[in-house]
Amino acid sequence: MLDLILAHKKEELMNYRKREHLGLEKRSFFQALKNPNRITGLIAEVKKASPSKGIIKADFSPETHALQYERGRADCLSVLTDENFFQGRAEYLSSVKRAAGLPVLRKDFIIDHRQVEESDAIGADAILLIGEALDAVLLAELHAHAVESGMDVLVEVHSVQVLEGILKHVTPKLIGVNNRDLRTFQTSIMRVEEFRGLVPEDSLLVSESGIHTPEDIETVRRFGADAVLVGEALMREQDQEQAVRS
Ligand code: IGP
Repeated sequence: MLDLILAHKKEELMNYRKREHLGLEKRSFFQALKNPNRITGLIAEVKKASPSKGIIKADFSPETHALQYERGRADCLSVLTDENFFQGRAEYLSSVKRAAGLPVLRKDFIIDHRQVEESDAIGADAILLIGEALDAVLLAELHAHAVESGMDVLVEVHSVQVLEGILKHVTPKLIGVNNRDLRTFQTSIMRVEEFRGLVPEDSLLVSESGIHTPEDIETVRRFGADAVLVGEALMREQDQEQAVRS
């Protein structure tokens, strides 16, 4: 699956059109997670669909979801902008940024410097870089580019080996362990444990995907996660504010 998504991204980039810089202010994603509202930081994701689950939320309204997450006191927001596989849009990110006051992560498959520039233009406070999708040297360059543009970077990995390779080139302040294997879609929330020892002292460890209950959050916290990223479980709730609050 990941290979298919990356091949499609490369194709999309052939028709890349530069977007106007919206001039939206930057908010510190890292600081929000460093000083979370609860023991474990929460990144709440605005996600309409996924390749493994299909449509997750039929009456999808990015601004409404973002506002409910904010009222429930999430620390940060994440917005899927990939169109082809996740039914996202770059515009969703900009409208979420305008609607809510929280820092916003752009969730997409970033493989090229033009996408970093675009993320800045549309108002992203942070971008995702996926270790399994990028050569470590390119990842470090894209990371530097994002930081120079005033954005934070969440470096996501699925395997310990990939993280080890990356740490030779860059020290990310935010390291995400994707509990879901983007190649097979298998998910196990225990994965975070293997990573804790590798994470640099001043960096935060985020456990991503497949987290459904407060007990799941407690489990990954015990295994060393500083924060969690939750999409589907929150998107399926009727009362999203209450779901985030509990
Ligand atoms: C959220 P979930 O299982 O709570 O909906 O997962 C998030 O981790 C997932 O959307 C995700 C993702 C990604 C999506 C993690 N890494 C990379 C697209 C690209």
